[in-house]
Amino acid sequence: MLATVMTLLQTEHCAAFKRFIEVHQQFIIAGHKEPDADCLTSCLGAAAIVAAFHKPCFFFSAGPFKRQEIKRFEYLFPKTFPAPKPAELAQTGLILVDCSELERLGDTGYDVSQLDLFIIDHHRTSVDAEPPRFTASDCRVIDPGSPSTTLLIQQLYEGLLGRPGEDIASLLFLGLATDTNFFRFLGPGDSEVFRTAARLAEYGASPRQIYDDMSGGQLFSTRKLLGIMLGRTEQKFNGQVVYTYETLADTQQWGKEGRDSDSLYQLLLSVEGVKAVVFVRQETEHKCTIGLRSRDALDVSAIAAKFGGGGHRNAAGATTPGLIRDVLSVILDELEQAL
Ligand SMILES: [Mn+2]
Repeated sequence: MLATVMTLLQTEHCAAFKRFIEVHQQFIIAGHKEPDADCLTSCLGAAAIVAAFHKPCFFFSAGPFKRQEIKRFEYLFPKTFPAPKPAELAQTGLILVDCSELERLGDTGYDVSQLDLFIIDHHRTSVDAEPPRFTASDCRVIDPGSPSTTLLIQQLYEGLLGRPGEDIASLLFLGLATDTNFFRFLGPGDSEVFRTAARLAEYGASPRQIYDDMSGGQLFSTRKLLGIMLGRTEQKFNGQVVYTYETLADTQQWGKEGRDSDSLYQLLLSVEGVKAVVFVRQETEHKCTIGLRSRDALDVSAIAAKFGGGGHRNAAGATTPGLIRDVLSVILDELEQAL
């Protein structure tokens, strides 16, 4: 599946997932490190499917649980990996959601490549990714046209079990809503997304309540740090690129709790004539994280990939060694070529 719009899952996708559940006795369900709501609610949705087959599953997330809307899930996701006993190895299935590379799990403290793997993901970069050693072709449900992993989970749920309850519907809606910035990233070809989301409202998910959960409850420090980031923003290439950065001193003053990159991107992407937004944060003395957002056809996932990162066409990121000014200058060079 390589379409740019969502492709409806076929019965063979559901059958493949069912078979994976049937041939294993227990499951580890995990998504990428630095999880977002799509990642975590996809784990919970996958677990609900597994539970219907009366088989145990264990969650794992390397964390950290930074975003306000995912804090309430943190207690469900241990940061240590339940290593299966040797006798259980062949009977344990790893269900990987919202990413396709085992490295994206973060530090599991355990060699997960020994486990049979089923991937459910919607990342563009995952299509080209080297298939993990134990992945058979029918152990992947990957649709880069799907704006969230929860939409894939929803289709698997509906296909295998029918109508989910209000609790699962609300979780899946939250994942979809966060990955689409409450549907604002969707285009005219995305009608199927709305049809699928409409069913979640039918099952009892409340868009109003979920928007409140997503957007409310921000700490005062997040507004103060946002002010600093905005004050520091510069334009480049006739205003086609805007960039800003967060220093170690900023983090010290306002804390990691003060971060609200989503609002920052939203405000900067709204600048007249802008095509890309660059945000670089000094994470440690020697390491930066890069956040990239773009409009329309400009593919920032290709740029993130050059730094060992990835993501989507219009939203991507990476972690790289270096200092802010050096990292910035390389990214700006890359962007100049891409423009
Ligand atoms: Mn996602």
